[in-house]
Amino acid sequence: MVLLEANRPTVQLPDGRQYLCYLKGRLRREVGRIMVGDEVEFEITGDGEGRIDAVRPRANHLLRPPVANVTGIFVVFSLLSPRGNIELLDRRLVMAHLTGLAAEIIVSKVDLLGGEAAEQLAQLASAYRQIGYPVWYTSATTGEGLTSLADYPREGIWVLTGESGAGKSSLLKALIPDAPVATQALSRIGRGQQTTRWVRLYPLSGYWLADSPGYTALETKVDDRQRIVEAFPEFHDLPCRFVDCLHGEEPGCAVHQALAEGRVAEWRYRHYRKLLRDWVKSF
Ligand SMILES: Nc1nc2c(ncn2[C@@H]2O[C@H](COP(=O)(O)OP(=O)(O)OP(=O)(O)O)[C@@H](O)[C@H]2O)c(=O)[nH]1
Ligand SMILES: [Mg+2]
Ligand SMILES: [Zn+2]
Repeated sequence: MVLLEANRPTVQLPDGRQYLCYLKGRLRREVGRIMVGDEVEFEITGDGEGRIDAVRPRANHLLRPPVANVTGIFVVFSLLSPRGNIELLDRRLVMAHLTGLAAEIIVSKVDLLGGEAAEQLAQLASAYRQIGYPVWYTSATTGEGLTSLADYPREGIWVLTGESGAGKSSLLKALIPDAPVATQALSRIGRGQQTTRWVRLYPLSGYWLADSPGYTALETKVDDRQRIVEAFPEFHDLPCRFVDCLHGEEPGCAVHQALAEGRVAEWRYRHYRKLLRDWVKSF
């Protein structure tokens, strides 16, 4: 059974019935903190009540927000109001790859995008689709795109991520109308202050969805530079002279050729170089 909420431990059976649980004595000491997404063994002790006896080993977990056994992340990106940061988008995609998670891009607030913004959006979407990321256009306000997004086949646990104000909680609220989610007017979101503070899983068609606060910090360290190279699908299969080419100043680098011909997006390459500098130890 999967744990839907950790503060008031709640478990849901496949038939939809939910149980508010307490933890078996010593369990907290044995497993440390229980997390949303944990697979637990539990026993029904009363009407809508149960006891969690064990937590199964986790396949993976995110710390912010604390969610275990995650299948994938949605990177929610708003082109205008607020203007999203494409470097942060790329960092999230690389993080997902390094953690072994699937990733899809949700462009939010498309009701605000016309003219020039629409053109920029088309260019962005085509670049990311070409390298294998699904890109969804949505508006929580008009409801555009929500059905196609929600009904795409997925399984497991998916987490909405993205900058503060990008529209994650609004999307969740639009997808799952009875979810008790907090959203607030952009003007009231101060620095270092987020609307979303707690995490919970909500059922969608065949998978679970969790909201998360728009943390700006997204840092990690990697031992092996090749792991960053691998996180950029557009570099795969390019015939560089050296198999372990880092696509810097090496002679015979096919990425440079592809860049010059517009087959690799200039901003993606720039973000790649920056990530190598920031995330690889002693680079
Ligand atoms: N026009 C328009 N505004 C939207 C849309 N979705 C969200 N907003 C507005 O954008 C603001 C921020 O939305 P939230 O859903 O709270 O953003 P968030 O990503 O959850 O932000 P954090 O919880 O701080 O990380 C709110 O004022 C919403 O009303 C949309 O589809 N269209
Ligand atoms: Mg939120
Ligand atoms: Zn190369």
